[in-house]
Amino acid sequence: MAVATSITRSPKVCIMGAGMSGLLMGIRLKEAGIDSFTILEKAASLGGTWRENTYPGLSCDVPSHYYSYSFDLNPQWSRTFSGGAEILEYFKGVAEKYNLSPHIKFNKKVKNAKFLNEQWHLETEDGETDVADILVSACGILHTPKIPDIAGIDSFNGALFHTSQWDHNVELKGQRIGVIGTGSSGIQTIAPLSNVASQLYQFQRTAQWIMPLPNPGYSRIHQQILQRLPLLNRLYHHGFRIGFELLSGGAIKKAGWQRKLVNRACLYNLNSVKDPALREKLRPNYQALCKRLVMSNEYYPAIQKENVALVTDPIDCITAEGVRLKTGELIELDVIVLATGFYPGVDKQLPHMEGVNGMTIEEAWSNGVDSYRSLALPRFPNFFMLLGPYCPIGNFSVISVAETQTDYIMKFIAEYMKGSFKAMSPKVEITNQLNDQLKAAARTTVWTSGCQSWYLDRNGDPISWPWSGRQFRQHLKELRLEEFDFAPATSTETEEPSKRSAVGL
Ligand code: N01
Repeated sequence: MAVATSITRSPKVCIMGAGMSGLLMGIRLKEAGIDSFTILEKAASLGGTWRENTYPGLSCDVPSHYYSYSFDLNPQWSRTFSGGAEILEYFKGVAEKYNLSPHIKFNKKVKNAKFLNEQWHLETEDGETDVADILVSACGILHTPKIPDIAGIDSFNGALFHTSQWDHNVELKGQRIGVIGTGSSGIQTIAPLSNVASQLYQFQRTAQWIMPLPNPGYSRIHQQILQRLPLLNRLYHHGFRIGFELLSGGAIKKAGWQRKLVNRACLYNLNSVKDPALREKLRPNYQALCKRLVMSNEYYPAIQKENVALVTDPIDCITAEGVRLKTGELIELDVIVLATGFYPGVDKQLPHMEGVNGMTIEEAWSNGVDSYRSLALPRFPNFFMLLGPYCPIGNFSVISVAETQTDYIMKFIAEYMKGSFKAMSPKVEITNQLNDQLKAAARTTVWTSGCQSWYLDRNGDPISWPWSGRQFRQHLKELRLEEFDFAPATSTETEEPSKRSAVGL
């Protein structure tokens, strides 16, 4: 994106995280001729979600031609829905192509971020300090594994690990394996595990609607055609985007043809289960799409195999030998896989942060997590969150979401460079108004139709964009500086919370 003329200064930008959105932010800055940025990555390599998750069966259920940067489409995708390793390679390739390595500092987890005198003062866990004019969180949404609070979990004698911390040293062939959880991760891993386990048990607390997902591979000829015809490749990208957004955006409304279509497809898929008793166990008692939709063509065939059992009796505890059910039955296991999900939300990933006058992020979100237009926060000047609260999540391409957000942030940076301001944050009253509208609309979506899911905050409100992808792009199309306040030129370190203005800074 081009940056405005009459540039007066270049900002120092710090990006937290070298996953999909952090790399994207770095590329946007480079495109604008800004080299004064650093990406602080907590781990030893890049890739975020696709670095952390390596479980058998991992793939992305958003079509690969859509789950790609729009400015660096990949004609070489091997399948419609590619596997995790291929996606990680794509991100590594893009990082190399845009020469991001000199900007990334690995093993630098930001511990503290404090806004003082119009700048962000950062401290990493290893004690290094840095200063930034603009701070961007690219820490992702689903990152912190949720280890379930099951009694005796530490007493198991075999191997036990979370899907996002897969222990590849553990032999699976011929083992008795238990998988706890039936979200996307738990469902995806069942088919490959069923091919190696002597006995596989899946522990289901809540049944899932599962949409059929054919996943044809692309032939060499197909890849070469897309390589030679970039316009066709672009058409593919937009075709998938339009189709996917039309389905996902429309299906979250409580009525509409998309909902009917998804319901019918899920029901059709469920009816492929031959044993009526198993079919009933697998039948959810809530509407499809209330939870994040799971998609798979392989799950129902796998769960019907002779060496696979679906366990629906509640878990009582984990013992040295395996999983004991509330019925008293002990299921003896060699390996337990926790497919129990993540603590969702950017708030779980952020460091300790202090904005204007010592306002902490915990205080800012004491009544629930929110944001200004999905990416900024009152009293936290020059701070942006990629994939922040109320951005479209779930069955959308988060790459497309992050592109919309980085375009917006670049407009803010362009104004900064022109010297329009030194530090600004969104106004409290505007943020509240926008969030009231979002919350009201989110309460009318299928997410509130009677299920528990990671979309909901502690108040039971969905923290996700309740409208279409097009409306989201429209929402962030223009930078509205009139919706921002200037940060004070100097800030005191602390201030009594009661003295904080309810309006502005
Ligand atoms: O996690 P989840 P996930 N005892 O939270 C169960 C993305 N993703 O890692 O439903 C027993 O969905 C819990 O039960 P319940 C995608 O956005 C994308 O699978 O709460 N069970 C549930 O069944 C997805 O939505 C891809 O009753 C317990 C499961 O664990 C998100 O990541 C691939 C339990 C958790 O399901 C998270 O998916 C994979 C307990 N104590 C993931 N605690 C793509 O393809 C929890 N559960 C893009």
